[in-house]
Parts: sequence; structure tokens; C-alpha cells
Amino acid sequence: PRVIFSGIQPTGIPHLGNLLGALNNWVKLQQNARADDQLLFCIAGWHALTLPQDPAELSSARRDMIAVLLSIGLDPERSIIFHQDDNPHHTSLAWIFNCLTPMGKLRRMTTWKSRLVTARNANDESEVDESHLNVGLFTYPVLQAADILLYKATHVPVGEDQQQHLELCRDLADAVNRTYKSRVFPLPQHMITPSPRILSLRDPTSKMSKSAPEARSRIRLTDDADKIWSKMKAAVTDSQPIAYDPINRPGTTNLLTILAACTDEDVNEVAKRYSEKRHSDLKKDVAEVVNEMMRKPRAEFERLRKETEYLTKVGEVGAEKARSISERTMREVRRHVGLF
Ligand code: AQP
Repeated sequence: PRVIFSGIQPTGIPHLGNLLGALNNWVKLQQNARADDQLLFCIAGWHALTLPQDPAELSSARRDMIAVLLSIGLDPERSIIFHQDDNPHHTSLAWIFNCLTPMGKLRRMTTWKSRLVTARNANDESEVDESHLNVGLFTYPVLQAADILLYKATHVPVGEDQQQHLELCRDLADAVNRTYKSRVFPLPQHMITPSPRILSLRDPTSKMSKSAPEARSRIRLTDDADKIWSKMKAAVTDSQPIAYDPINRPGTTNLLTILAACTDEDVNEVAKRYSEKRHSDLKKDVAEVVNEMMRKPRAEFERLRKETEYLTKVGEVGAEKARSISERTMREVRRHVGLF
């Protein structure tokens, strides 16, 4: 049987990128799962702390995220939905993995390298100053490996940007299995789900992100039709005829990608259909399909987020189930390393 694991950070209300790139796929996975598949969806609070967070905002985003996962259609009876930080086994296993991971390997992670770019020494471009970056950010992929292997996950639906992290996870699983001459962990596979990367509406050279400073750069699950339209109107495009060209025309291409993803069409077909139309027509249609896609989950989210007792209960039950699985893994790992 397959064990499918994925996660999201509680760093704000999910945006269109999170929905089209990850969350909608989770729901499809749940719908198409075989009877003996086990599904786990984790809200990664420990990971969120790697960037500065306002405590009150983190706490409410953390609570809201359970409501989001339920409102898009995840079923707590079918899938284990839980807060990572409700299960201390995540950090316990991450510590053991930290002690097995060479620094050099983490330095090669592209996510770390991109952090370093922002930490370049202002006076000397060639000298990278990592002294202000926290250690949590450095070992972020190790904690992610612990998240996955704690449940002996076999399948991990993640975006392309996470492939290198999954490779590290497989290496760690393999290292443990070899060192202790026992098949403790499976080597988890990347699950290829067609998931587009959605770009910022204001700066289409970077991805849409929960924590980017400009609010108009993203469409959030809570945005109503008017807000979606006003953000769409302000989306950066160009004045050439509409065409699909990710390299030279990322803004226009992003809108075509969004439209195709929402309507489940081939993006080249969509591009052909709009080749004679104006950008304002495209924007209007994108706003409409996005609003249509979000209408139900948005209403469900607004209803559910007030049901605080129910949400707490769902989190507790999920954490209980998660801990009962990870307890067995931790006992096994501790026996192997000698901590018993
Ligand atoms: N722009 C995007 N397009 C497609 N997929 C995306 N994901 C994130 N942004 C896009 C996918 O959403 C899942 C959950 O992401 P996460 O919360 O764990 O962290 P992230 O990737 O760092 O997402 P954000 O929105 O940019 O959050 P912040 O701003 O807090 O860092 C992942 O599967 C991710 O690939």
C-alpha cells in the first residue's frame, strides 16, 4: 500500500499558486486514492519559524489552515490532517538526521543558495555573508525529510522546486538503511502531478508567494469577485498580441497558465483561442474562471473558520493518529541508533 505525504506552511491564507500547484492536487489524490492508501497532510508550523513570524498572525494562520484544508475538500475521516508542531517526533527525528547530514550537502541545496543571494555582502558581491541566516533555514530540508520518513511515506506530491529536497530525503533513508543494515525506511518517490508554477501578478519573474510584501501580487482564497478583478486588472502584462512564451513574456504566459489550469485545458489551445483578442479580454476571463473555481471553497472557508471547537477537534484527532504512527517509527530508529 502507498503512504502519501505532503505539507504546507501556515504562513498565511493560501493563494492561487498554492491551490493550483498543490492543494487542488491533494484533493484529487484523495478522490482517486485506492482503499488501502494512507494519506497524510501536514501543516508545517516548525518550518514556518525559519522566517520571522508575528506570533499572533502565525497563530491565526495556523488555525485557519485547518479550515482551508477542509474547505477545499479534504476529508479528516479519510486523510490524516494535522499540525506538525503537535507532534514532537518531527523534531526528534530531524535531530538524528541532522547528525547524519554533511554540511556540504545542505550548502548545495538551491533553496539555500537562493537565500544566500539575498545575503550578499553589500560591499563585495563575491563574498556571501551567511552570518545572519538562521540555522533552521539551513537544515530546513532535513526537517522535511523527517516529516516524510516519520510516516514511512512512499509517495510525495511536491513541486519541481522541491525535487532536490526529496533527493536528500531518499539519501537519508538509504544512509539509515545501510548503516543499520535494516530496511527501516522506504525510498519515497516523487509523485508527478501536473502542477503549474504560478507567478506573481506584479513581478512575473518571481513566483506567487504568501509572504511577498505586495498584496496585489497574489490572489488569496478569501478574495471576492471584485478583489480578484481589481488584482487581475493590475496584473503586469505587455502590449504585444497574446501568445504563450514563458521566457520572453512571463506576465501574459502566467495568465494563460492560470486560465488553462482552472479550466483543465491545454495551455497552447488557450493561447491559440486568445491570439486575436485583447489583454483586457483575457484578464476578464481569467478573473471569472478563478472566481468560479474559488467560489465554493471560499464560502466553505468563511463558514468553517468560525467553527473553532470543531477545528480544534479535527487537529487533535489528526495529531493523535499521526503520533500513533510516528511513535512506532521513533521506537525503531531509537533502537537502531542505541537510544533505548
Ligand atoms: N507560485 C506557486 N505556484 C505553484 N505552486 C506553489 N506552491 C507555492 N507557491 C506556488 C506550492 O504550494 C505548496 C505549499 O507551499 P508552502 O506553504 O509549503 O511554502 P512555499 O512553497 O514557500 O509557498 P509560499 O506561498 O511562497 O509561502 P511562503 O511565502 O510562506 O514561503 C508547495 O507544494 C509549493 O510547491
